Amino acid sequence: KSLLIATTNLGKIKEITEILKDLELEIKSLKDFQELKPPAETGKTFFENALLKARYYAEKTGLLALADDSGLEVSALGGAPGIHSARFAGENATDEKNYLKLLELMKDLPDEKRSARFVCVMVCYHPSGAYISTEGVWEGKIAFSPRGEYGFGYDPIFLVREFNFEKTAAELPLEIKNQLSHRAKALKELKKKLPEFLQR
Ligand code: ITT
Repeated sequence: KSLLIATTNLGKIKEITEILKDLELEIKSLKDFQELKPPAETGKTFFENALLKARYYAEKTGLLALADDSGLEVSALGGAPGIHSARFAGENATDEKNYLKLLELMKDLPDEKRSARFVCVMVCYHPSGAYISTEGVWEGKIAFSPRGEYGFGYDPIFLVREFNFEKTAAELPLEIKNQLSHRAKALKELKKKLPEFLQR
């Protein structure tokens, strides 16, 4: 049996592949399906977007497909950038442009107004139409300037609660981030549900 990691984001692929490596499934990536262009993310929630991506790739490939929709929610900004995290600074935004835009928006907010959390919703979709879904949350704070070289996305400005807000997620090697992150939590739950789902 195979499982398609249905994401175009290289940072996600690395983290997910590492966490799922002990599963008895052949892990495939979208590298094997480069002709497929990603679906428009028209959902209003992480769940809707994860479901539409997982369904799209499962139907196009005939494989069991795992999609991740995730983002950063800043309390003082009413949950923004949220589902718009990937394109916060516009259509051709890079990770760096996105987090610099967020830092600029938050430059006058004091420490106690900088709470944030990462959210990840995973959907694992079988071409028959059945699916399972899980969610993970990672609490933290937004730094005043970027630090660290690991990870991707907003990691350089996300201060990790488990390290007393003294380290950013980009200062944590993959194996440490993968014990704490929103994605790690969602995947841990998914791994619990998977055996029964695959038996059906
Ligand atoms: P796919 O849809 O192909 O999976 P994407 O990058 O477009 O790739 P999303 O729409 O789910 O995926 O956007 C997620 C964005 O949220 C991502 O680009 C980052 O900016 C941010 N993000 C999610 N998880 C993150 C993490 O662990 N660390 C840092 N930023 C993260």
